[in-house]
Amino acid sequence: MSEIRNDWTREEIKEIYESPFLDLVYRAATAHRENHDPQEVQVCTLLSVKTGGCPEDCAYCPQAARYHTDVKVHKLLDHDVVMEKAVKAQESGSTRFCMGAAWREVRDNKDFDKVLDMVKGVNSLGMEVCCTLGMLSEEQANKLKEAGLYAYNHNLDTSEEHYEEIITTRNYDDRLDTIKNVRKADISVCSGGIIGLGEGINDRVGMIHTLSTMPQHPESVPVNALVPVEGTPLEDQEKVQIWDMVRMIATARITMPKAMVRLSAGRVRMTYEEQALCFMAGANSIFAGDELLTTPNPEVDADKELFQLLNIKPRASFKDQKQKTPEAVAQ
Ligand code: SAM
Ligand code: DTB
Ligand code: SF4
Repeated sequence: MSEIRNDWTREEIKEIYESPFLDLVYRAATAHRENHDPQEVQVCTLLSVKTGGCPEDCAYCPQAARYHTDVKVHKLLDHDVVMEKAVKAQESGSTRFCMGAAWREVRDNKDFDKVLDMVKGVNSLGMEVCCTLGMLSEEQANKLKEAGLYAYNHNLDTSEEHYEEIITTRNYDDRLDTIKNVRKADISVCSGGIIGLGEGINDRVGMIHTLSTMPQHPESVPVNALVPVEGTPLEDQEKVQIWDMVRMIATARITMPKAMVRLSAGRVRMTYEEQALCFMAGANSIFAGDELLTTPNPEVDADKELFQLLNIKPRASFKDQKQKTPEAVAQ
């Protein structure tokens, strides 16, 4: 049984990432089987509750106000609209509902109160509620926790060294501080990144190093392939090769064996066979629904077919909590 380690070195991670492809997949699949049911994949749904007009300059993002993209900007959605979408997501088999807002950070205003209400509402459906709203203070994280938030997504996106090539309006420490605030509030941490931003192998290794040496690994690690969007500085980036995606997933799986590794953005350009390889290499979660936040995602029926072909069953909600002893849950 592979142990949980928080003392990985960059050299070790690089060696894993660069190991012969089939050895890498075999090792990752072994770690996966030791820690998870390999027939089970978590199905999550995303909803952009506030779209576009973001003051940040993330070079990949269609929602940054400064780039001219086709994104349909809208202010914060109403509670009822969000609840309707959450119910639909649940009916189509999702167990986690993630609400995203194109904010640099959360502000203590009416919109935040509205989001807290949405969190309460979705939680009452019995779904795992996740939010991704930008930077958070400790107090704001506590308020979200009280409202019933299960997880918070805040990606590192790339290595600390490459970060300023991609985003200049905030720094890596800002990201790490928010993750710490989420952890302190006892909210499950979802943090990963994007490949295909023009980064090198050392940047991919660096990002996994930062995640896997946190005192507690994130419970969820999304691996996104860049979805290049017209109008953003990264619109002409080359398509991410499946080999790189699999290497990244496998390396995350080996270094953080208990985490849910999420095959996130980019599935729309992958074949069933390629996605199957990602599951083999340790991915055990996807976003379902024909839209991610603003870009296309595979059709629900296509995902149903894929699950049938691979005999995959969707994971129940709150499984981590249910597996804990009553004493651990009470803590
Ligand atoms: N504004 C908040 C933030 O940046 O944390 C939350 C929303 S933001 C859109 C959530 C994540 O989506 C980003 O951290 C990034 O990893 C991912 N993302 C955004 N645009 C993407 C793209 N074009 N391709 C792949 N991933 C993308
Ligand atoms: C994550 O890592 N990927 C999701 C979720 N967390 C919020 C977002 C992907 C967004 C892709 C671009 C878009 O649809 O706007
Ligand atoms: Fe804004 Fe988030 Fe997009 Fe960056 S990734 S521009 S912070 S919405």
